[in-house]
Amino acid sequence: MSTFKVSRIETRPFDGQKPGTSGLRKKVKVFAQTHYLQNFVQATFNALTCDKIKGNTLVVSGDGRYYSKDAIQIIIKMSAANGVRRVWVGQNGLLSTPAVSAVIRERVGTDGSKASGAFILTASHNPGGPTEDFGIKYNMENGGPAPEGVTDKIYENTTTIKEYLIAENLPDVDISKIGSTNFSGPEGEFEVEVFDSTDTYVNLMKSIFDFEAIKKLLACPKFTFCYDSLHGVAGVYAKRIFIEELGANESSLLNCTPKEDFGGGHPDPNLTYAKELVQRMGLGKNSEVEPPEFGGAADGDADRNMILGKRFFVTPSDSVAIIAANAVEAIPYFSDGLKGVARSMPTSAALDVVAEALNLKFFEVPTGWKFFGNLMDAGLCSVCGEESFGTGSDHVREKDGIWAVLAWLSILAQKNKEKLNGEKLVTVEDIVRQHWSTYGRHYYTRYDYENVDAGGAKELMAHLVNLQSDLPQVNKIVKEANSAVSNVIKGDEFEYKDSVDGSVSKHQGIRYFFEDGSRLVFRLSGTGSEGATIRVYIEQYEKDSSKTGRDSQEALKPLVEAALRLSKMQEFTGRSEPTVIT
Ligand code: VG1
Ligand code: CO
Repeated sequence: MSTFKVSRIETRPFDGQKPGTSGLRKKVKVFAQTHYLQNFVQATFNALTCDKIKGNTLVVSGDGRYYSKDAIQIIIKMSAANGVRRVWVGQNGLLSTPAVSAVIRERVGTDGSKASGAFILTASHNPGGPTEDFGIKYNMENGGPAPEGVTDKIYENTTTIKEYLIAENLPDVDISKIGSTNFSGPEGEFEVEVFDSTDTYVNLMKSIFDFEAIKKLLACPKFTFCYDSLHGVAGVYAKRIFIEELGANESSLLNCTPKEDFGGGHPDPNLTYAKELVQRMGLGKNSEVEPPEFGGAADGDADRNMILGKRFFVTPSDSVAIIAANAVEAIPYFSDGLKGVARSMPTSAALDVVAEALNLKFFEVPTGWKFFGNLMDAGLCSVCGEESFGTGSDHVREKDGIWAVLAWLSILAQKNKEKLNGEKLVTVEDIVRQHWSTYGRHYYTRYDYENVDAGGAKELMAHLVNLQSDLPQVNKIVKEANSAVSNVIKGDEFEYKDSVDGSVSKHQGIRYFFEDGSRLVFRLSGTGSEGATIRVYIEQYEKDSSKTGRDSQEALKPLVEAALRLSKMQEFTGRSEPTVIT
């Protein structure tokens, strides 16, 4: 057993190590600076109480993006030096974000050990590669992202850090081979265990869903299926679950080999970036072949999902509402009923309508999955979602891309149980249209202005806050933009008080509410690595079932015009068009 020494390395604070919506995300060249990653990791150790670190087990893995391999070796050496007892690494350093959450909650080591936390190495949907983004975040004992109290403490520590601890002479561990390596240090033994990236997660999925029912659906020749991992870590799970466990055809998988640079693409599952899948599903230009019945996609770290039917897009806000409405019947895990449901503030109110109809507890939280954790830990919420292609449940404490696809496949399997030998299957589109006719439709779109000048973005937000004190002026502006929009009746800035721990999060987005139930929301993104990204969320409710079939961009045009005029978008940012529309 090789022996290691602990070195104390002198360092100085770096600016800007403030974790955003989901961890710290920067260009690789920023992370690769001497001491940069080390400072953040030590600041995290110092923010946690000793009993969470000393003698404990930590998980370290991620989506496999460029710089992950170096980062894993550094974190292993720093863990050893900080008195961690064991580090668990997914084979090749790969674990999806929801799988990390599952491993923290479910995995038991050979000696009965459980993990007390994890460093997740990912910048999620941001591109990867030497000139692109890297990211890191810390998840807690419950499997969820560190809450704001902890991330604030981490940031504070990064501003005063003077030294970090590292076991410099600990040899690099081969993370490509499953097995354990043991070392001995000043505080006793230290072990690194490399384990299968999929086992724990797959077993969890099998305990939630009826795999036999999904298998029957996938075996039906009329039901065709396609899944795009965008070269992210989802590929590892997709192969194991969809092919090996559920019997789908290999040709159903697109881009399922994880790559350090995601094949040069933007691993974000939406209509703009998941081009190949969009084309296959018949939503692109000139699609000749008959598209599959169902399409799904994931982002780099596999916590996001996009759900498509044949020539049909399901908005994420509708998706979570539809899952909630069907969960009890279609998914064994929920057969005793839902404890409650929750959505992030900018997500459409489609879920609210379901909650009301089914008499379920309902919560609205700020953007970012960390806000759902407390509700789930307190047994108040079973299903939750965000408009940003994030859907999940209390089976873990992260949103879960593969789970969402399995949830949809379960709903399809249940609705088609008696139809597999018949003429026509119930399609994704049928399910969505049926949902709209029962609950009404929330027309929804989001405009993103990526990488705009940070100063201009701040001014735009300040302008929108100022404007709220003068509603007559607001209404004059929106009517000038388009006389078809209804009156603005209220404007505010969203502030959230956690009903479990009482913590308050301020400045979570600027909202304008209209008389007819429409809503505009403006937020600055907290996941970018350069400049600022402005997000504009636009929503309109249509109860009349004869009017729920319109094209959504068409239906929302007047509101979009009002949003652009109110925010003086072009004036503040110089942009006449958004970067992405979802
Ligand atoms: C975005 C989304 C948010 C999501 C977050 C992390 O944050 O809007 O809903 O939780 O990304 O997702 P922001 O601050 O850029 O709007 V992921 O898959 O990037 O971890
Ligand atoms: Co992600």
